[in-house]
Amino acid sequence: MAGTDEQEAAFYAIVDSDGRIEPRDAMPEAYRKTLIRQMAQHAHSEIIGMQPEGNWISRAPSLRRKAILLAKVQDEAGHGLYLYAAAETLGVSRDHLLELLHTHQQKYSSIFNYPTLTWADVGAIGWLVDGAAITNQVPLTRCSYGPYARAMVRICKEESFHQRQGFEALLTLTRGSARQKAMAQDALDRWWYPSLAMFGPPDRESTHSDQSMRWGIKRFGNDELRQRFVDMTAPQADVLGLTIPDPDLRWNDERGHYDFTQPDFDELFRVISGDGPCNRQRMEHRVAAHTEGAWVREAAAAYAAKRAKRAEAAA
Ligand code: BYC
Repeated sequence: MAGTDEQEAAFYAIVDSDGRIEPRDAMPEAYRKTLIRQMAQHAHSEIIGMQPEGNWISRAPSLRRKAILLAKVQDEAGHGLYLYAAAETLGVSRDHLLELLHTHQQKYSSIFNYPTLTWADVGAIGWLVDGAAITNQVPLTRCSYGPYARAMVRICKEESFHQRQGFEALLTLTRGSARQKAMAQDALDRWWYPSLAMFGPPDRESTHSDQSMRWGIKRFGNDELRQRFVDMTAPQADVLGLTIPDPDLRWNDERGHYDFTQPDFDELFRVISGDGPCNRQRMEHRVAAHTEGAWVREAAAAYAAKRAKRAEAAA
Protein backbone atom coordinates (compact mmCIF):
# COMPACT_ATOMS: atom_id res chain seq x y z
CA MET A 1 0.00 0.00 0.00
CA ALA A 2 1.37 3.40 -0.91
CA GLY A 3 0.32 4.01 2.61
CA THR A 4 -2.24 6.76 3.08
CA ASP A 5 -4.08 6.56 6.38
CA GLU A 6 -7.41 6.37 4.55
CA GLN A 7 -6.24 3.40 2.47
CA GLU A 8 -5.05 1.59 5.55
CA ALA A 9 -8.32 2.31 7.36
CA ALA A 10 -10.28 1.06 4.33
CA PHE A 11 -8.19 -2.14 4.22
CA TYR A 12 -8.74 -2.92 7.91
CA ALA A 13 -12.43 -2.04 7.66
CA ILE A 14 -12.82 -4.76 5.01
CA VAL A 15 -10.73 -7.29 6.95
CA ASP A 16 -12.47 -6.58 10.26
CA SER A 17 -15.94 -6.88 8.77
CA ASP A 18 -14.98 -10.25 7.25
CA GLY A 19 -15.17 -8.82 3.73
CA ARG A 20 -12.87 -9.75 0.85
CA ILE A 21 -9.89 -7.80 -0.38
CA GLU A 22 -9.86 -7.80 -4.18
CA PRO A 23 -6.85 -7.25 -6.50
CA ARG A 24 -7.88 -3.63 -7.22
CA ASP A 25 -8.00 -2.74 -3.49
CA ALA A 26 -5.10 -1.05 -1.76
CA MET A 27 -3.34 -3.44 0.61
CA PRO A 28 -0.27 -3.31 2.85
CA GLU A 29 2.84 -4.46 1.02
CA ALA A 30 3.55 -7.02 3.77
CA TYR A 31 0.04 -8.50 3.31
CA ARG A 32 0.67 -8.84 -0.44
CA LYS A 33 4.06 -10.47 0.18
CA THR A 34 2.65 -12.89 2.75
CA LEU A 35 -0.08 -13.93 0.34
CA ILE A 36 2.39 -14.44 -2.50
CA ARG A 37 4.59 -16.57 -0.20
CA GLN A 38 1.74 -18.74 1.04
CA MET A 39 -0.13 -19.08 -2.27
CA ALA A 40 3.06 -19.85 -4.19
CA GLN A 41 4.11 -22.43 -1.59
CA HIS A 42 0.65 -23.93 -1.85
CA ALA A 43 0.75 -24.00 -5.67
CA HIS A 44 4.24 -25.53 -5.66
CA SER A 45 3.01 -28.20 -3.23
CA GLU A 46 0.22 -29.15 -5.60
CA ILE A 47 2.50 -29.70 -8.57
CA ILE A 48 5.34 -31.35 -6.61
CA GLY A 49 2.61 -33.41 -4.92
CA MET A 50 1.91 -35.03 -8.29
CA GLN A 51 5.22 -36.92 -8.09
CA PRO A 52 4.81 -39.33 -5.16
CA GLU A 53 1.46 -40.59 -6.44
CA GLY A 54 2.47 -40.32 -10.11
CA ASN A 55 5.07 -42.94 -9.19
CA TRP A 56 2.24 -45.51 -8.95
CA ILE A 57 0.19 -44.71 -12.06
CA SER A 58 1.94 -47.34 -14.16
CA ARG A 59 1.75 -49.90 -11.35
CA ALA A 60 -1.82 -49.41 -10.10
CA PRO A 61 -3.36 -52.79 -9.26
CA SER A 62 -6.28 -52.49 -11.71
CA LEU A 63 -7.51 -50.39 -14.62
CA ARG A 64 -10.12 -48.80 -12.33
CA ARG A 65 -7.48 -47.78 -9.77
CA LYS A 66 -5.26 -46.46 -12.56
CA ALA A 67 -8.05 -44.29 -14.00
CA ILE A 68 -8.89 -42.91 -10.54
CA LEU A 69 -5.26 -42.16 -9.76
CA LEU A 70 -4.69 -40.48 -13.14
CA ALA A 71 -7.70 -38.25 -12.52
CA LYS A 72 -6.48 -37.37 -9.01
CA VAL A 73 -2.99 -36.45 -10.19
CA GLN A 74 -4.53 -34.34 -12.96
CA ASP A 75 -6.71 -32.60 -10.37
CA GLU A 76 -3.55 -31.66 -8.49
CA ALA A 77 -2.10 -30.04 -11.62
CA GLY A 78 -5.39 -28.15 -11.91
CA HIS A 79 -5.14 -26.98 -8.28
CA GLY A 80 -1.65 -25.69 -9.03
CA LEU A 81 -3.06 -23.80 -12.01
CA TYR A 82 -5.86 -22.14 -9.98
CA LEU A 83 -3.38 -21.14 -7.30
CA TYR A 84 -0.74 -19.75 -9.66
CA ALA A 85 -3.49 -17.81 -11.45
CA ALA A 86 -4.77 -16.47 -8.11
CA ALA A 87 -1.21 -15.45 -7.13
CA GLU A 88 -0.80 -13.65 -10.48
CA THR A 89 -3.59 -11.25 -9.43
CA LEU A 90 -1.03 -9.89 -6.93
CA GLY A 91 1.27 -8.77 -9.74
CA VAL A 92 3.72 -11.69 -9.94
CA SER A 93 4.09 -13.99 -12.93
CA ARG A 94 3.86 -17.76 -12.85
CA ASP A 95 7.25 -17.94 -14.58
CA HIS A 96 8.81 -15.93 -11.79
CA LEU A 97 7.25 -18.09 -9.07
CA LEU A 98 8.50 -21.26 -10.78
CA GLU A 99 11.94 -19.71 -11.05
CA LEU A 100 11.87 -19.10 -7.27
CA LEU A 101 10.86 -22.73 -6.67
CA HIS A 102 13.55 -24.09 -8.96
CA THR A 103 16.24 -22.00 -7.28
CA HIS A 104 15.13 -23.06 -3.78
CA GLN A 105 13.96 -19.57 -2.87
CA GLN A 106 10.42 -20.74 -2.22
CA LYS A 107 9.25 -23.82 -0.39
CA TYR A 108 6.73 -26.58 -0.94
CA SER A 109 5.08 -28.81 1.62
CA SER A 110 7.39 -31.06 3.64
CA ILE A 111 5.09 -34.05 3.10
CA PHE A 112 6.08 -34.54 -0.52
CA ASN A 113 9.67 -35.29 0.41
CA TYR A 114 8.73 -38.76 1.64
CA PRO A 115 8.80 -41.78 -0.70
CA THR A 116 5.82 -43.88 -1.84
CA LEU A 117 7.14 -47.39 -1.29
CA THR A 118 4.02 -49.50 -1.82
CA TRP A 119 0.56 -49.22 -3.37
CA ALA A 120 -0.87 -48.69 0.13
CA ASP A 121 1.00 -45.37 0.24
CA VAL A 122 -1.33 -44.07 -2.45
CA GLY A 123 -4.28 -44.85 -0.16
CA ALA A 124 -2.48 -43.33 2.83
CA ILE A 125 -1.77 -40.12 0.92
CA GLY A 126 -5.43 -39.80 -0.06
CA TRP A 127 -6.69 -40.55 3.44
CA LEU A 128 -4.10 -38.72 5.55
CA VAL A 129 -2.42 -36.12 3.34
CA ASP A 130 -5.60 -35.01 1.59
CA GLY A 131 -7.39 -35.27 4.94
CA ALA A 132 -4.81 -32.92 6.48
CA ALA A 133 -5.01 -30.68 3.42
CA ILE A 134 -8.80 -30.38 3.78
CA THR A 135 -8.54 -29.59 7.49
CA ASN A 136 -6.04 -26.86 6.72
CA GLN A 137 -7.74 -25.57 3.58
CA VAL A 138 -11.46 -25.41 4.40
CA PRO A 139 -10.78 -22.32 6.59
CA LEU A 140 -8.90 -20.83 3.62
CA THR A 141 -12.21 -20.65 1.71
CA ARG A 142 -12.90 -17.74 4.10
CA CYS A 143 -9.48 -16.17 3.59
CA SER A 144 -9.58 -12.37 3.37
CA TYR A 145 -8.07 -12.33 -0.13
CA GLY A 146 -10.91 -12.97 -2.61
CA PRO A 147 -9.06 -14.79 -5.43
CA TYR A 148 -7.39 -17.19 -2.95
CA ALA A 149 -10.65 -17.85 -1.08
CA ARG A 150 -12.52 -18.58 -4.32
CA ALA A 151 -9.80 -20.89 -5.65
CA MET A 152 -9.99 -22.81 -2.37
CA VAL A 153 -13.72 -23.51 -2.70
CA ARG A 154 -13.21 -25.64 -5.78
CA ILE A 155 -9.98 -27.19 -4.51
CA CYS A 156 -11.63 -28.30 -1.26
CA LYS A 157 -14.48 -30.02 -3.11
CA GLU A 158 -11.98 -32.03 -5.10
CA GLU A 159 -9.76 -32.74 -2.08
CA SER A 160 -12.67 -34.19 -0.18
CA PHE A 161 -13.30 -36.61 -3.04
CA HIS A 162 -9.57 -37.46 -3.01
CA GLN A 163 -9.71 -38.17 0.70
CA ARG A 164 -12.59 -40.59 0.27
CA GLN A 165 -10.88 -42.46 -2.55
CA GLY A 166 -7.78 -42.89 -0.35
CA PHE A 167 -9.89 -44.19 2.52
CA GLU A 168 -11.72 -46.58 0.19
CA ALA A 169 -8.46 -47.87 -1.30
CA LEU A 170 -7.13 -48.58 2.21
CA LEU A 171 -10.42 -50.16 3.28
CA THR A 172 -10.14 -52.57 0.36
CA LEU A 173 -6.62 -53.52 1.49
CA THR A 174 -7.60 -53.94 5.15
CA ARG A 175 -10.43 -56.27 4.11
CA GLY A 176 -8.05 -58.27 1.92
CA SER A 177 -5.34 -60.76 2.83
CA ALA A 178 -3.15 -60.52 5.95
CA ARG A 179 -0.33 -59.25 3.73
CA GLN A 180 -2.51 -56.52 2.27
CA LYS A 181 -3.64 -55.44 5.73
CA ALA A 182 -0.01 -55.37 6.90
CA MET A 183 0.86 -53.20 3.89
CA ALA A 184 -1.88 -50.73 4.87
CA GLN A 185 -0.64 -50.66 8.48
CA ASP A 186 2.93 -50.07 7.33
CA ALA A 187 1.78 -47.13 5.20
CA LEU A 188 -0.07 -45.62 8.17
CA ASP A 189 3.02 -46.12 10.35
CA ARG A 190 5.18 -44.16 7.90
CA TRP A 191 2.74 -41.38 6.92
CA TRP A 192 1.16 -40.55 10.29
CA TYR A 193 3.77 -38.22 11.78
CA PRO A 194 4.75 -36.53 8.51
CA SER A 195 1.02 -35.79 8.03
CA LEU A 196 0.83 -34.20 11.49
CA ALA A 197 3.91 -32.13 10.62
CA MET A 198 2.20 -30.71 7.50
CA PHE A 199 0.34 -28.25 9.75
CA GLY A 200 3.61 -26.48 10.45
CA PRO A 201 5.55 -25.74 13.64
CA PRO A 202 3.75 -25.38 16.97
CA ASP A 203 2.13 -21.95 17.38
CA ARG A 204 4.83 -20.82 19.80
CA GLU A 205 7.43 -21.30 17.03
CA SER A 206 5.30 -20.15 14.09
CA THR A 207 6.76 -17.05 12.46
CA HIS A 208 3.70 -15.91 10.57
CA SER A 209 0.57 -17.18 12.34
CA ASP A 210 -0.26 -14.15 14.50
CA GLN A 211 0.08 -11.64 11.69
CA SER A 212 -1.67 -13.90 9.16
CA MET A 213 -4.57 -14.38 11.56
CA ARG A 214 -4.80 -10.63 12.16
CA TRP A 215 -5.11 -10.20 8.39
CA GLY A 216 -7.70 -12.96 8.05
CA ILE A 217 -5.42 -15.05 5.81
CA LYS A 218 -5.17 -17.86 8.36
CA ARG A 219 -8.29 -18.38 10.47
CA PHE A 220 -6.77 -20.83 12.97
CA GLY A 221 -3.34 -21.57 14.37
CA ASN A 222 -1.30 -24.63 13.37
CA ASP A 223 -1.91 -26.44 16.68
CA GLU A 224 -5.68 -26.11 16.55
CA LEU A 225 -5.83 -27.49 13.01
CA ARG A 226 -3.49 -30.36 13.91
CA GLN A 227 -5.79 -31.25 16.82
CA ARG A 228 -8.85 -31.14 14.55
CA PHE A 229 -7.14 -33.51 12.14
CA VAL A 230 -6.34 -36.01 14.89
CA ASP A 231 -9.92 -35.80 16.21
CA MET A 232 -11.30 -36.46 12.75
CA THR A 233 -8.86 -39.21 11.79
CA ALA A 234 -8.59 -41.38 14.92
CA PRO A 235 -12.15 -42.80 14.61
CA GLN A 236 -11.56 -43.41 10.89
CA ALA A 237 -8.53 -45.57 11.75
CA ASP A 238 -10.83 -47.65 13.95
CA VAL A 239 -13.20 -48.18 11.02
CA LEU A 240 -10.25 -49.32 8.92
CA GLY A 241 -9.10 -51.63 11.71
CA LEU A 242 -5.66 -49.97 11.70
CA THR A 243 -3.61 -48.75 14.65
CA ILE A 244 -2.27 -45.21 14.70
CA PRO A 245 1.40 -45.52 15.67
CA ASP A 246 1.05 -43.51 18.87
CA PRO A 247 0.76 -45.38 22.18
CA ASP A 248 -0.39 -42.17 23.87
CA LEU A 249 -3.29 -41.51 21.53
CA ARG A 250 -6.50 -41.58 23.59
CA TRP A 251 -9.74 -39.68 23.94
CA ASN A 252 -9.63 -37.07 26.72
CA ASP A 253 -13.17 -36.56 28.05
CA GLU A 254 -12.23 -33.42 29.93
CA ARG A 255 -10.73 -31.67 26.91
CA GLY A 256 -13.22 -33.14 24.46
CA HIS A 257 -10.30 -34.02 22.20
CA TYR A 258 -7.82 -36.81 21.59
CA ASP A 259 -4.49 -36.55 23.39
CA PHE A 260 -1.65 -37.42 21.04
CA THR A 261 2.12 -37.30 20.57
CA GLN A 262 3.35 -34.33 18.56
CA PRO A 263 5.46 -34.97 15.45
CA ASP A 264 9.21 -34.46 15.57
CA PHE A 265 9.52 -30.78 14.66
CA ASP A 266 13.30 -31.03 14.30
CA GLU A 267 12.64 -33.51 11.51
CA LEU A 268 10.12 -31.07 9.97
CA PHE A 269 12.71 -28.29 9.91
CA ARG A 270 15.34 -30.64 8.48
CA VAL A 271 12.97 -31.67 5.68
CA ILE A 272 11.93 -28.05 5.02
CA SER A 273 15.56 -27.02 4.76
CA GLY A 274 16.23 -29.61 2.05
CA ASP A 275 17.35 -32.66 4.00
CA GLY A 276 14.38 -35.01 3.60
CA PRO A 277 14.48 -38.45 2.00
CA CYS A 278 13.36 -37.22 -1.47
CA ASN A 279 14.05 -33.46 -1.64
CA ARG A 280 16.78 -33.74 -4.24
CA GLN A 281 14.84 -36.24 -6.39
CA ARG A 282 11.67 -34.10 -6.33
CA MET A 283 13.46 -30.94 -7.41
CA GLU A 284 15.53 -32.67 -10.09
CA HIS A 285 12.39 -34.19 -11.57
CA ARG A 286 10.52 -30.85 -11.45
CA VAL A 287 13.32 -28.88 -13.11
CA ALA A 288 13.77 -31.56 -15.79
CA ALA A 289 10.02 -31.57 -16.54
CA HIS A 290 10.08 -27.79 -16.81
CA THR A 291 13.10 -27.76 -19.12
CA GLU A 292 11.80 -30.57 -21.31
CA GLY A 293 8.40 -28.85 -21.52
CA ALA A 294 9.83 -25.57 -22.83
CA TRP A 295 8.81 -26.37 -26.42
CA VAL A 296 5.18 -26.87 -25.34
CA ARG A 297 5.10 -23.45 -23.68
CA GLU A 298 6.72 -21.85 -26.73
CA ALA A 299 4.27 -23.53 -29.12
CA ALA A 300 1.27 -22.50 -26.97
CA ALA A 301 2.50 -18.90 -26.77
CA ALA A 302 3.11 -18.79 -30.56
CA TYR A 303 -0.38 -20.18 -31.22
CA ALA A 304 -1.99 -17.63 -28.88
CA ALA A 305 -0.06 -14.79 -30.54
CA LYS A 306 -1.13 -15.97 -34.00
CA ARG A 307 -4.79 -16.16 -32.98
CA ALA A 308 -4.62 -12.70 -31.42
CA LYS A 309 -3.11 -11.30 -34.63
CA ARG A 310 -5.83 -12.94 -36.73
CA ALA A 311 -8.55 -11.58 -34.45
CA GLU A 312 -7.00 -8.11 -34.69
CA ALA A 313 -6.90 -8.29 -38.50
CA ALA A 314 -10.54 -9.43 -38.63
CA ALA A 315 -11.74 -6.64 -36.33
N1 BYC B 1 6.21 -27.67 4.77
O1 BYC B 1 5.05 -19.42 10.46
P1 BYC B 1 4.60 -20.72 9.92
C1 BYC B 1 -1.43 -30.13 -0.89
C2 BYC B 1 7.32 -23.12 6.82
S1 BYC B 1 -1.30 -29.94 0.79
C3 BYC B 1 7.07 -26.73 4.32
O2 BYC B 1 3.62 -21.50 10.72
P2 BYC B 1 2.64 -20.19 7.87
C4 BYC B 1 -1.72 -31.44 -1.50
C5 BYC B 1 6.58 -21.82 6.54
O3 BYC B 1 6.40 -21.61 5.14
C6 BYC B 1 0.11 -28.95 1.22
N2 BYC B 1 7.25 -25.53 4.96
O4 BYC B 1 4.11 -20.49 8.42
C7 BYC B 1 -2.32 -32.46 -0.82
C8 BYC B 1 7.51 -20.83 7.19
O5 BYC B 1 8.66 -20.64 6.38
P3 BYC B 1 8.96 -19.27 5.54
C9 BYC B 1 0.10 -27.50 0.83
C10 BYC B 1 6.49 -25.32 6.05
O6 BYC B 1 2.74 -19.92 6.42
C11 BYC B 1 -2.51 -33.70 -1.41
C12 BYC B 1 8.01 -21.55 8.41
O7 BYC B 1 7.87 -22.93 8.12
N3 BYC B 1 -0.83 -26.73 1.60
O8 BYC B 1 -1.16 -29.17 -1.52
O9 BYC B 1 1.92 -19.21 8.72
C13 BYC B 1 -2.09 -33.94 -2.70
C14 BYC B 1 7.24 -21.20 9.69
O10 BYC B 1 5.87 -21.67 9.63
C15 BYC B 1 5.56 -26.24 6.55
C16 BYC B 1 -0.66 -25.42 1.83
O11 BYC B 1 0.31 -24.85 1.42
C17 BYC B 1 5.45 -27.48 5.86
N4 BYC B 1 4.61 -28.44 6.27
O12 BYC B 1 1.89 -21.60 8.07
C18 BYC B 1 -1.48 -32.91 -3.41
C19 BYC B 1 -1.78 -24.72 2.57
N5 BYC B 1 4.98 -25.73 7.65
O13 BYC B 1 7.91 -19.24 4.43
C20 BYC B 1 -1.30 -31.65 -2.81
C21 BYC B 1 -1.59 -23.24 2.68
C22 BYC B 1 5.53 -24.53 7.85
O14 BYC B 1 8.82 -18.12 6.49
N6 BYC B 1 -0.52 -22.90 3.61
N7 BYC B 1 6.45 -24.27 6.90
O15 BYC B 1 10.34 -19.45 4.98
C23 BYC B 1 -0.72 -22.77 4.94
O16 BYC B 1 -1.79 -22.97 5.47
C24 BYC B 1 0.45 -22.28 5.76
O17 BYC B 1 1.41 -21.74 4.89
C25 BYC B 1 1.11 -23.38 6.64
C26 BYC B 1 2.31 -22.76 7.37
C27 BYC B 1 0.12 -23.88 7.68
C28 BYC B 1 1.62 -24.56 5.80
